[in-house]
Amino acid sequence: MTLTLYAAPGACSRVPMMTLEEAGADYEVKLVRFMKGEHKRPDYLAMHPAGKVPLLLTDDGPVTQNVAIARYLATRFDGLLPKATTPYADAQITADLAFCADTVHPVVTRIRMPMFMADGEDAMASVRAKAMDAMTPLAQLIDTRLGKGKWWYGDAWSVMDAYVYWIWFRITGAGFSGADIPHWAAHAQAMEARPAIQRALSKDASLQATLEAEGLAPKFK
Ligand SMILES: N[C@@H](CCC(=O)N[C@@H](CS)C(=O)NCC(=O)O)C(=O)O
Repeated sequence: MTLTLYAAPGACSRVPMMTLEEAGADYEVKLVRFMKGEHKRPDYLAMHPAGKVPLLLTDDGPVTQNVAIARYLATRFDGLLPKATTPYADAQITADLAFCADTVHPVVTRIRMPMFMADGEDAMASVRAKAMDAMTPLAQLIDTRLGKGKWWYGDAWSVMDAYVYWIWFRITGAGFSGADIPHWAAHAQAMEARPAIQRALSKDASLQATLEAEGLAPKFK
């Protein structure tokens, strides 16, 4: 199976990168240079019409959207998501992944990229402040869930752990306090102790180093 992950450092392509490392998959990473608009070029749009990362190129064709990539990889590799034995259990797994992708990620984007939502310093500060407020109950929800076991699904690590860890990294890196979400903080530490996660973080860091060497690293935090 040939797998190529199109990724940008720090972006949500880290979720499949961590997943592929955890799976022990053989895959190639292709850096997408946002500042050069590589994700909006016709060849890329032919694979991912929305022009985003991540994109996973497979022998079956391109797979887009974190939810779909997670579910696709979980059919190819063991140990990435629980095996649902009923349609209801299957729907719950989709709901968990969609919670990250559709409910939490848009709030992360408003915290990290208010310049995509508003013009001018005051308007951007307002978008960011409102998104920080919106993140608080979501963070409590995630913290409560992670207080029930070591991982999202209890004893078994899954893609959901990669997803919430990426969210943790994005929000705490933007100043969201971890003080009131101790279970999530402990989860982040447990993630960072995993060799596969360390390999993924180091691959992501080398993408960042390439962008910096090329003068293409974003100036904003
Ligand atoms: N729902 C999409 C979200 C993808 C997304 O928003 N990716 C961001 C990076 S985290 C991106 O490519 N941004 C570049 C842009 O919008 O120009 C998914 O799960 O794959």
